[in-house]
Amino acid sequence: RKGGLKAKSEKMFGLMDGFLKNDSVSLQKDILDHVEFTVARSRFNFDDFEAYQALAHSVRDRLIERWHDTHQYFKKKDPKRIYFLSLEFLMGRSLTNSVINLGIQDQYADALTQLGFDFEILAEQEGDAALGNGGLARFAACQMDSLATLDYPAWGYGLRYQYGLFRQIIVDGFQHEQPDFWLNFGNPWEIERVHVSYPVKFYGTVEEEVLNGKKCKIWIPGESVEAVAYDNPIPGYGTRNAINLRLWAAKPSDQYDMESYTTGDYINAIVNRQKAETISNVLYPDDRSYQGKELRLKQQYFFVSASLQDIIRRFKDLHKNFDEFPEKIALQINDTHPSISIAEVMRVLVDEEHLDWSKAWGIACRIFSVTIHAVQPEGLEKIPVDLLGSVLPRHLEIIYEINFRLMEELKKSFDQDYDRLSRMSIIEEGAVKSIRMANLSLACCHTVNGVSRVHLETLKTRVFKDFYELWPQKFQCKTNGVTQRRWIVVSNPSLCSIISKWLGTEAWIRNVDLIAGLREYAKDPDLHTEWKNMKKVNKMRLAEYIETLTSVKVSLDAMFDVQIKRIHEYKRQLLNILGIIHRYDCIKNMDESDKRRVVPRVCIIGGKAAPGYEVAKKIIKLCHAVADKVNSDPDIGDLLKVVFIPDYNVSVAELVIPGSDLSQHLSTAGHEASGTGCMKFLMNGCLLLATADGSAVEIAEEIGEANMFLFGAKVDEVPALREKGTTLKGSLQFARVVRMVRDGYFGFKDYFKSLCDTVEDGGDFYLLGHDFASYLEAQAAADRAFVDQEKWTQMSILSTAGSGKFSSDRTIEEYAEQSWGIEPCKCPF
Ligand code: GPU
Repeated sequence: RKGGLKAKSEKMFGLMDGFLKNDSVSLQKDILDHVEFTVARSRFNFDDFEAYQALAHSVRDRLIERWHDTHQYFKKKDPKRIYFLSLEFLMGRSLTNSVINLGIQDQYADALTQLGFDFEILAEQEGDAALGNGGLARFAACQMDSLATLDYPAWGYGLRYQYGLFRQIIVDGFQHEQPDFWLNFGNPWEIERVHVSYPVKFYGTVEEEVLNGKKCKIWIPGESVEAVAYDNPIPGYGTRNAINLRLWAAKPSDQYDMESYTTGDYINAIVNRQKAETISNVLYPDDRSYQGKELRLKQQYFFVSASLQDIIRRFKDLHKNFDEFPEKIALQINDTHPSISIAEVMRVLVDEEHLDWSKAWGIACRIFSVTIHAVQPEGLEKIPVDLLGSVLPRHLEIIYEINFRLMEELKKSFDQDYDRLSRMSIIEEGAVKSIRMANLSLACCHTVNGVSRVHLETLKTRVFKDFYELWPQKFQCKTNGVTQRRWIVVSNPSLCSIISKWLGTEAWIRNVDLIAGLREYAKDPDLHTEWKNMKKVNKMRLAEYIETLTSVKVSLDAMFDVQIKRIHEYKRQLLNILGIIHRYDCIKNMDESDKRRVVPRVCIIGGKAAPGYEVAKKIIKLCHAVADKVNSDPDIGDLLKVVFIPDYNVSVAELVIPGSDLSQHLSTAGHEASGTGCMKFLMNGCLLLATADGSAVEIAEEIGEANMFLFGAKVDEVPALREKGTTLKGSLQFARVVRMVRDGYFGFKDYFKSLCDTVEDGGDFYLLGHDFASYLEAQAAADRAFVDQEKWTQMSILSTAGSGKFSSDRTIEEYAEQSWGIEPCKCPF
């Protein structure tokens, strides 16, 4: 029989013509076949979008081929796997990244030219997959790229939202949100797995049962929803490995509400069935306030339960004994959003697999690790007990049991210290009794990761001080990183060629440490010429984009100064705008000879505000109000332009970052856990103007403080400054610019009043007033540096050369070794 199977598969392989061919002619043929048979257009008549679809499908075939081989190989080798659970993944576009990682970009470009198309134009047809909010979600995407490239046996698990992050449109300078119908035109990058589906249960009651003379609890759920898998292959670079990102979509379950059919209300039964789909309908657009919403909890449990069923099924295919579970499985939870998985693992092991509690807990404690992205205790997720008890009654009991045992253990160390016990308790008493998801994670996870050194310090000394004192060994620093594949190779091809040429190798794309080799040439005039040309070409592209979107014409000689990220008070876009107002005010008051010495600037700001975040929305409006005034002022001309780029997302970042000279990272020290945008700018040779916060501290160590513009209060100074309360009088310049806004110099006087209040005397929690003078000094230093273009270019080269540490490859290797205990498993070519 075995021989028969082998013969059969050999025959099939023969019929398949071996592996897919990647020469230009075969690619052309494949693309045309997809035009005809997948897109169902005539091969003599199709437009750019249809060409993109056909192209994407031919790339997809090649992805699937490697992805199959990788999974077969993983199955054969059965290594310990890492399962990465995240409620958000911000993948952006897939086409260019895929062909680059597959190593067939040139062949595709050539094939398309032969067909009369341009690869780059077709790539522009793709919409972003925006299943996430900001840094946390993009970091998850970068980690997937590194996991695949470094050949780790990894799986990503998440939710397939029908609507990703809202589209931002600007009407009269105000943000409006529009739904992101990203699946409307199909998604060639996913594979629907109708047969990979699991029921996920909710509500109901818990009952006691006697099994083999032992009392046990069983959950009698009240509702069941089906989770269907959609697989997204993630190709590694320079390897055959392609790993899987499995996203779950909610579908009505077959057993759903059969009652109604028999009672004859057929139409209503169908309508009700369809409601199951709402679970995976929409991504929550606010990345850090948790409002105790039922739907959010259901989303979390839905994807966790389906993922764990999938993981356990795969484990049981090859193993019988749960003692082997920790040898084969590492579960990483991305922030506390998936932490209900801890209770779910306990429920499965105890209620379904009938392990005793302490054995099950021992297993859970060996498989879970968590990364915390928040900085303040208030930013940590809490779930009201009543809500959890209604949606997941058995999980609530389990959490109570975990907490009871935690408290017993804590009493051994801390005896009567009730304050400490209540701070460490998983259950928060108070007006609304809640479950502290972070405390649940801390109680179970063997490793708690911070995302930069400063951040880990904050976790140890403030946020989780009590836990740190008890379990110092759990706390680890894993400074974030970003993938150089997307952030240089895909988005800045000219820079990519320059680096490869000067290093004499492309090896840095897999081993980014080599990029430090550029330091040697930081003063080389030939490199300077190439570097400046590269920057100019990228600036031209960005200038065209700006003009198309906003009708503002910008000069390429100006310094392109960029702040792009989510709009948050702590990220201080307001500081940036007040700085712009100051610059405007100065230029207005200059005579012509002084004006000639001004370094022209294009100030670019982009980012989304959470729909319910009023202050953030006012900041966006203020940016537009200032832009309107400045850009139309004939006294100013090209000396200053202000641009707000609407609908900032991953693909906009890919365009903007390579075209910027200076980038701003202005968080009040101690508030940005890490920041990853700064790393992308750094790689692209944009100089950083930043506070000593998050990863900027480590960037300064790598490239030297002299190569960036640091300013503002330090992390350890902030609490005292807050205590003291800064006053507007502390900085006359600050008082003046705030007054201009308050007095209606930019219009909308009443609307901006409350925004001004946030930084006035006594308020100013984020210390804009205190940091303003130092901010202006840093800005002046940037101006001076820009005048000396040789010096600037040298600093720019040194920034790229010093960016090696901030590759997600380094981050992932640290996770693999220090948290997960996994080894690479490389599929042979
Ligand atoms: N981050 Br908490 C988010 O994007 N969303 C969140 O809800 C929380 C954190 C960010 C941090 O603000 C940023 O500093 C960090 O670089 C990023 O996560 C990835 O760790």
